[in-house]
Amino acid sequence: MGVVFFVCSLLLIIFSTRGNADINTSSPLSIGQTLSSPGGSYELGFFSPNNSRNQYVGIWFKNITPQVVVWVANRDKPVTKTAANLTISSNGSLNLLDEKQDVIWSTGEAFTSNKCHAELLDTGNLVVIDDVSGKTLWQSFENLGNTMLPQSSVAYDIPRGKNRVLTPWKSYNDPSPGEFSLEFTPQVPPQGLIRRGSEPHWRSGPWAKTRFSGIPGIDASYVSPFTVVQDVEKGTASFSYSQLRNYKLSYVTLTTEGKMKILWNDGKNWTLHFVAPSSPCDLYGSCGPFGLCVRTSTPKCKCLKGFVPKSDEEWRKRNWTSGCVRRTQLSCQADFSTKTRGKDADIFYRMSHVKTPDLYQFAGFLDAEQCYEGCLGNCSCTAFAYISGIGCLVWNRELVDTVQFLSDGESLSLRLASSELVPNFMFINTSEEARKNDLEPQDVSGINFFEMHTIRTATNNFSSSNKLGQGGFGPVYKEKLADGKEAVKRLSSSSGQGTEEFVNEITLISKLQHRNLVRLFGCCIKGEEKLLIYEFMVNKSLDAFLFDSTLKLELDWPKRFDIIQGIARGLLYLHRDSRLRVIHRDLKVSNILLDERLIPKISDFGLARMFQGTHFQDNTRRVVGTLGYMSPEYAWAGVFSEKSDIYSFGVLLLEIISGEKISRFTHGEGKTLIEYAWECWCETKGMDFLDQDLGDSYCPLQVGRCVQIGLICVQHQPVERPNTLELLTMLTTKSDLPSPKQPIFALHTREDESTSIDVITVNGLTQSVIQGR
Ligand SMILES: *[C@@H]1O[C@H](CO)[C@@H](O)[C@H](O)[C@H]1NC(C)=O
Ligand SMILES: *[C@@H]1O[C@H](CO)[C@@H](O)[C@H](O)[C@H]1NC(C)=O
Ligand SMILES: *[C@@H]1O[C@H](CO)[C@@H](O)[C@H](O)[C@H]1NC(C)=O
Ligand SMILES: *[C@@H]1O[C@H](CO)[C@@H](O)[C@H](O)[C@H]1NC(C)=O
Ligand SMILES: *[C@@H]1O[C@H](CO)[C@@H](O)[C@H](O)[C@H]1NC(C)=O
Ligand SMILES: *[C@@H]1O[C@H](CO)[C@@H](O)[C@H](O)[C@H]1NC(C)=O
Ligand SMILES: *[C@@H]1O[C@H](CO)[C@@H](O)[C@H](O)[C@H]1NC(C)=O
Ligand SMILES: *[C@@H]1O[C@H](CO)[C@@H](O)[C@H](O)[C@H]1NC(C)=O
Ligand SMILES: *[C@@H]1O[C@H](CO)[C@@H](O)[C@H](O)[C@H]1NC(C)=O
Ligand SMILES: CC(=O)N[C@H]1CO[C@H](CO)[C@@H](O)[C@@H]1O
Repeated sequence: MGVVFFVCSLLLIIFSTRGNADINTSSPLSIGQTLSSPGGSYELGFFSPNNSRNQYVGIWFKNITPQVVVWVANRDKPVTKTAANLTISSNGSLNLLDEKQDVIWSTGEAFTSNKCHAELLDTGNLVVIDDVSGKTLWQSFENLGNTMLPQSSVAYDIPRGKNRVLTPWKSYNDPSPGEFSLEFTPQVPPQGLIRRGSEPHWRSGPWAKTRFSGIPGIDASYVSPFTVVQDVEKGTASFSYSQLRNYKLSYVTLTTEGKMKILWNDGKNWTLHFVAPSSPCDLYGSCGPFGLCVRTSTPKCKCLKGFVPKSDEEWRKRNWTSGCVRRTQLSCQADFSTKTRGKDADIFYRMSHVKTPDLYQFAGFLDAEQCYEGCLGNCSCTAFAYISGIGCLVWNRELVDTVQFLSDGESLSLRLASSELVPNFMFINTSEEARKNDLEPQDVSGINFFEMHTIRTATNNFSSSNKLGQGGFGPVYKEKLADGKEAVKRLSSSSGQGTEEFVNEITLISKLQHRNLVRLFGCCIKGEEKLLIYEFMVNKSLDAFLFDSTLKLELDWPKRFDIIQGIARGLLYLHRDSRLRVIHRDLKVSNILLDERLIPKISDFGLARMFQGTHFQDNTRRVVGTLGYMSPEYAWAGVFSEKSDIYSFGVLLLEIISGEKISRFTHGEGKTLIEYAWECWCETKGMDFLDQDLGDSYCPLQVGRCVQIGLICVQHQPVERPNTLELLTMLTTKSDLPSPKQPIFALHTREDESTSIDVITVNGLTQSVIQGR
C-alpha cells in the first residue's frame, strides 16, 4: 500500500528561512522564503508539486523528506510567474499578490483594528491575529484541504450553515479539490462519510462513544485516538483525533482516489495506520438494498435472510445494484390491525458480526429488551440493534450497506415473517415444543469462503497443539478465531473433484441444518488443499465420554436416552427431511459431537457422498465406513441405503447402552457386542447389558426397549430393519416392537477403532483388500 508523497522542487530555489518570524504589513513572504513554527515542526512557504512550474503557498512538515504538504492556500490558482508575495493588509485579509499586485488568492475581509499579523503555530495552524484585541481573525484549521492534523477537526454547524470537510487533491500535482469529500453526517449518532460527488462512497458506521461501530478491530487493541462531540440540540458536531504517544507526527488525509488514510511517523518512517475503504465490501451499498456484503466470501453479495434477489438475472451476472426484496410479507403488513403479537407475529432474526445498515434512527429506549419491544410494536420498524456505547438504533426504511465481518461488528435483529424461520419440511409431530426445539434459525443462503492465511494464523499453521483429532477424511484442528467457535477439517485425500463440483457439494452440505447436525460454516480452497470449517464443539465427541471411566458418569441414563433420540432426529433429517437425502455411511460414536449442553450433533455427514459420488450403488466399490459399524450388505457388496445407516445406528445404540466399544468388546468365548446383546435380551430383557456404572438412574422398560430396538436395527436383512421414521417412532413412543431374530452376521474385528480403517476396498463379493491410513 503505497503512501504518496509530494516532492518539492529542490534545485533552483535557494530557500532563505526567516525562522519563526511573522508576516506583517511591512514584511511579506516572498517566493524562496519560508516561515517556521516556533518549535520547528511545520514550515510555511511556496512549493511546486512534483517539479511542476506551478507554485503554491502551503504548509508542510519541516525537515521531512519527501515533503508532505498538509495545507495549501491557493489550491485552485497556482502562481505561474517567478515572483509573488504573501501579504497581509491592514484590513486583516491575507493576500497572495503577483508582480502586478493582482490578488491570486485571499482570505477575504476581516474586521480589524488596523494592526494585525499572521503566524504559523506549532500545531500546523496558520492564524491571523488582531494585534490590539488579540483575537484570531482567520485560521487555516477552519479552512481544511485534504489533511487533518491532531488539533484540527472536521465539523458541522447546521444553524450557521457550516460544513467543514476534507477534499482531496485532484491529482498528484494538482491540489485543486477532487471529486471526493470526507464529512461527518448529522445523523444521531454521527458517522464519518466519504462522498463521491454527492453519492455516498464509504461510511464509518455510527460513532459509539470510543469507536466507529462499522470499523472492525479499530477499537480492539488500543484506546481509540478519535474524539467525536455531537450536540444534537445545537446542531453541531466535530471529529478530531489525538497524537499517539511514541509518534512524533501524524496526519489524516483523503487521497485523490477517495481513501481516508491515517499515517504515523516515529521520527524516521511513515506507517500507514488505517485506510478505508479497503475491501470491496467497504464500498457503500455495493450489494443493493436489503443485500448483505460478506467480507470473506466470493461472490461477495448475498440477500439478507428472508430476502431474495429483486432480479435473478442481474444477480446471476453479479450486478447487485437492484438488491433484494422480501420473500414473505410480514404479518403486520398483511393485517396491520395489531398483528404484532401472538401466534403469527413476526419474529426477529439475529445476525452477528455486522456493520449495521445506514439510515438508522436513534430510539431513546433504555435497554435491549425495550429496544426489541419498541421495534416489535411498530410495523414500520424493520430492524433494530442495541449497540454498546450507543443504545437502541432502529430502521424504518430500506436496509442499505449492511456488511458481514468474520468477527467483531454488531448484532442486528431483522424483522421477518415467522414462516421464514420454519423450513419447508415437517418434523416428527411429537409436540409443538419439540418442533420448536429442533429448529435453529440459521442463515442458509450460502457458504462462506475463508482465506488460507486466516486459517493458517488461526490454527497456528496447523500446529499439533491445535489438533483436535483425526477423522475419517483428515485431521481436525481447533481454530482460534473470534470467539473460538470453529473447527477446521483438513481434507487429507483429494476427492477427485474439481473445485466447482467441490464448492457445489459443500454448498449443498452447508444447507443441511438441524439441531442435531454439526454446522458447516464454510470452506477454504487453495490449490489442492481443501479445508472445511465447522462449528466447534466444546465437549468433543461422544466416545471421549462413553469410553472414559470418569467422564462416562456424566452420562446418566436419561442423558443417554436424550442423546439416542437426538441422533435419531438428526438421522431422520438427513434421510428424509432435507432436500438432499444424505446417507451418512460412516455413522459411529466418534462422529457424534456434543455441545455444551451435551446435545448430540452428527458430524461428517455428506462427505462420503462427496468422496464417492452420489449413486446408490457406485461402480468403484470403494467403501467408506468403519469396521464394526458397517452393515453386511455394505461391507461385502458396497450397497448402501438408508438401511445401512440404520445398521450403524443400531451398533451405536448398543454402545451407548453398554458403554462398551464394538471394536474392543469380547465376552465369554469371543462373543461380539451384538451377540452379547442378544444373549442379554433373551435372558434378562436386556438389563444385564446396561452399563454397570450407571447406578439406578434408569427405567428398566426404557432400557429393555432400547436394547430391542438396537437388535432390530442390526438385523441381517435390510428389510427387517426399521426405516428412519419407524425408528424414531419406536424411540419416542410406546408402540409395539417387532421381535428381533438372532443376529447371524457380525464382522469380527478386534482392532482398535482409532487405528482401524476408514476406507476399505471391496472387489466383487469378497472382502479382499483392507487399506490402512
Ligand atoms: C514585521 O516583521 C518583521 C520580520 O519578522 C519584523 O522585523 C518587524 O518588526 C515587524 N513589524 C511590525 C510592525 O511588527
Ligand atoms: C483589504 O485589503 C486588500 C489588500 O490591500 C484589498 O484588496 C481589499 O480591497 C481591502 N478590503 C477592504 C474592505 O478594504
Ligand atoms: C514582495 O515584497 C518585497 C518586500 O516588500 C518587495 O520588494 C517585492 O517587490 C514584492 N514582490 C512582489 C512580486 O510584489
Ligand atoms: C511526476 O511527474 C512525472 C513527469 O511529469 C510523472 O511521470 C510522475 O508520475 C509524476 N509523479 C506523480 C507522483 O504524480
Ligand atoms: C526506516 O527508514 C530507514 C531509512 O530509510 C530504513 O533503513 C528502515 O528500514 C525503515 N524502517 C522501517 C521499519 O520501515
Ligand atoms: C445493473 O442493473 C441496473 C438495473 O438494476 C442497470 O441500470 C445497470 O446498468 C446494470 N449495470 C451493469 C453493469 O450491467
Ligand atoms: C413507528 O415508527 C415510525 C418511524 O419512526 C413513526 O413515524 C411512527 O410514529 C411510529 N408509530 C408508532 C405507532 O409509534
Ligand atoms: C401435531 O401437531 C399439532 C400442532 O402442533 C397438534 O395439535 C397435533 O395434536 C399433533 N398431532 C400428533 C399426532 O401429535
Ligand atoms: C507453515 O507450514 C508450512 C508447511 O509445514 C511451511 O511451509 C510454512 O513455511 C509454514 N508457515 C509459517 C508461517 O510458519
Ligand atoms: C465433561 C465435560 O467436559 N463437560 C463440559 C461440557 O461443556 C461445558 C461447557 O463448556 C462444561 O461446563 C462442561 O464441563
